[in-house]
Amino acid sequence: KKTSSWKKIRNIVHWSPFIQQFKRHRYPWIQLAGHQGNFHAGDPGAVLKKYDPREQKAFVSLMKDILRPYVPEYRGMVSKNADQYLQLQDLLCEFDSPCVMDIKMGTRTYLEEELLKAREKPKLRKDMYQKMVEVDPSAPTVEEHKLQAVIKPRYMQWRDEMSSSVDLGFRIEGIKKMDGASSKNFKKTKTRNEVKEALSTFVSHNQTLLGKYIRRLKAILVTQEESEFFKSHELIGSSLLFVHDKSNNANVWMIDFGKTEPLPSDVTVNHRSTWQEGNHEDGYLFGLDNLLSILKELESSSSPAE
Ligand code: I3P
Repeated sequence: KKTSSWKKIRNIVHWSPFIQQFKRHRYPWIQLAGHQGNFHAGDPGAVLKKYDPREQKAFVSLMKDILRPYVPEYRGMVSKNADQYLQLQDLLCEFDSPCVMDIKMGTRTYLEEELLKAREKPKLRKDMYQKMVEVDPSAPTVEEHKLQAVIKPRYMQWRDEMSSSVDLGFRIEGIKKMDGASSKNFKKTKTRNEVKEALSTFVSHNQTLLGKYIRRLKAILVTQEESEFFKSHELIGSSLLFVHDKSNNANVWMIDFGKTEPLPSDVTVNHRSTWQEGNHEDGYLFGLDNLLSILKELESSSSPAE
């Protein structure tokens, strides 16, 4: 008992940057991905996310696009302690002790622009070397071992290959379950079966939840296929946030647009083709097709909720 309540506290401390309040209920807000320290409590029902010019531009466009119902509402800019923030709808506030999963979409997680920059001015990253060695001590080259450092695109490409990003077009970044247990330990969750297993644990084999998630994802997909925003942008490092609770409320939103870039005017993408440098393909829909196919398989093999 003692151990499990300690574990709970540790998890809450680790996963929650602040306590949020909404309609007289207080709850630890959950951050599964992204940089620590980027979020703060906002107005009731809202969170503040550190200002990023690219992300703000994306939100302004998204608020005028048919994708608006599928992204957190953007409520303008706010200054706090000399820093600028985007005020965004808190997607967790209507849920009771929610389970949350962050899935990063696409076959790559770095912008083409980052590759060009790294080529011009390679910057050695010791922290990324460390993260690499923690997962696989044999991953760095002899040269990288000597330097005890890697350049960022090298790390990002290795991460994408090591996980399911390259093969399936998405990867699980983090899951927080209802009891507070959480995991970010998906760096090596790569094969279709491994991913399927993790997804099935997240939904506890519950057919009702799966049905709701699938319906919502299909609506997202058909809207993306029609959206002017989606047609004209390269979406890198953007996630789908899954949230459900014990009353079987369930929803999914598109989040994180810090690396969502307008395409050059002479480039079109279909979000399904293979990426080659210069074509700007992100593999977002390739990933969503695969994700839907796995969830449908799980739905047909699971049982209705009691
Ligand atoms: C991080 C992850 C982030 C990336 C960050 C990486 O790796 O790929 O997406 O931030 O780069 O360290 P990991 O998930 O393995 O911890 P950006 O998407 O903003 O580039 P950073 O350390 O340069 O912020």
